[in-house]
Amino acid sequence: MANVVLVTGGSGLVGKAIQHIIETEPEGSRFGKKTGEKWVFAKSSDGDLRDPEQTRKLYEKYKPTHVIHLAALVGGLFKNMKYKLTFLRENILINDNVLHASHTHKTQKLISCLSTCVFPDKVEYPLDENKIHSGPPHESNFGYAHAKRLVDVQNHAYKEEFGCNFTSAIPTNVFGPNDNFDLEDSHVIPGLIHKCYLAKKNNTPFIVSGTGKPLRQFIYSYDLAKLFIWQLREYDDVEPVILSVGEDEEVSIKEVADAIVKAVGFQGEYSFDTTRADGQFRKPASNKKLITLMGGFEFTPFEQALDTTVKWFLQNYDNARTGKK
Ligand code: NAP
Ligand code: GFB
Repeated sequence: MANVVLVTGGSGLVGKAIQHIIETEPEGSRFGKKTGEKWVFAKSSDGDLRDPEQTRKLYEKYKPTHVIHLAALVGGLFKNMKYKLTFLRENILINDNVLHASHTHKTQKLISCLSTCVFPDKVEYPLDENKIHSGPPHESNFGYAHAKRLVDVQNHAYKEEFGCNFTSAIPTNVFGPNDNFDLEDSHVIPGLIHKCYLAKKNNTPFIVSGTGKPLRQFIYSYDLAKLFIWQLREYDDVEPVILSVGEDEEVSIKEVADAIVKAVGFQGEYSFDTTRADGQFRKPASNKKLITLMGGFEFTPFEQALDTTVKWFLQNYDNARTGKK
């Protein structure tokens, strides 16, 4: 029987990127589809994963042999700060239902998606896979962070009690086509692309939130997609893997804003609203484990990936997730 790979959250930024790679890489290649393999990219209307019954029905319908579990309530700093309990509860419900259904339906392999914000805020840098539980996460997103950390605990419990082949991936901040460009709820790159586009269009000031000093690592969604496919094919261990560019690729929010101003071609006034939160100052993650296991990986240069993302946004503005126009 051919493998059936179910991607929960298949209609989002990362899900669409995996779909793009699976549909464009040569069949049988390292990041391509295997002959006879069926891929299912599920969205919330295919089954609300907060509901155990709808989750069970989704598994009954597709009988996945493998699952890449991306579905989650996701948002940027400002949305996380506003809805800590909602992020905690909804993500705990979604994750518990997916892990339980993967167990009861004897799924051969499950990869869940965490985030580098799960790591402790106060810990020796760089962050690596052994430091997940060694202190509280940053207060700005502790709801989401604890829900994601719990998945690592659940994976170990399912493995010890039932021998399940459950593991997880820990991406850094992601960006690319099909992102959420909502002005308030989105992450920094899509949020600033949208704000800069409107400032250029309306000849108004471009305002970046915070001081511009925080540092972040950003991975292009299409690169991350290849790394998920690698983990699906070649990694069978319960311990998580950080999926990220190198820690030397950290950039400041000001550098990101400068690159967006250049990519959008904005020439107007550009300033920082320091009354708004900076959130966590930095969360530098080591990708040493990944690169050692993969034998190397060529990441897309940041400015090239940003250009592609801006072009996608300008060409798809009317259908993109922009929240309030
Ligand atoms: P996204 O673009 O917001 O997509 C979220 C996906 O989850 C959508 O397909 C959505 O379906 C689905 N979903 C949400 N609630 C659901 C529910 N109750 N039942 C079923 N499906 C539901 O998110 P993303 O940025 O691709 O994130 C994918 C994964 O990466 C998440 O686990 C996130 O925590 C993790 N992550 C993201 C980042 C980042 O910077 N974006 C960084 C690190 C980790 P609909 O389209 O139908 O709403
Ligand atoms: O991407 P972002 O929302 O997430 O914000 P975090 C990154 C930084 O960009 C913060 C600044 O220092 C913001 O102050 N920033 C400047 C902006 N302008 C903007 C803007 O217009 N929109 C946004 N959103 N930020 C999130 C976590 O933290 O990282 C999530 O809260 C998740 O749970 C995600 O883990 C990957 O990197 O600060």
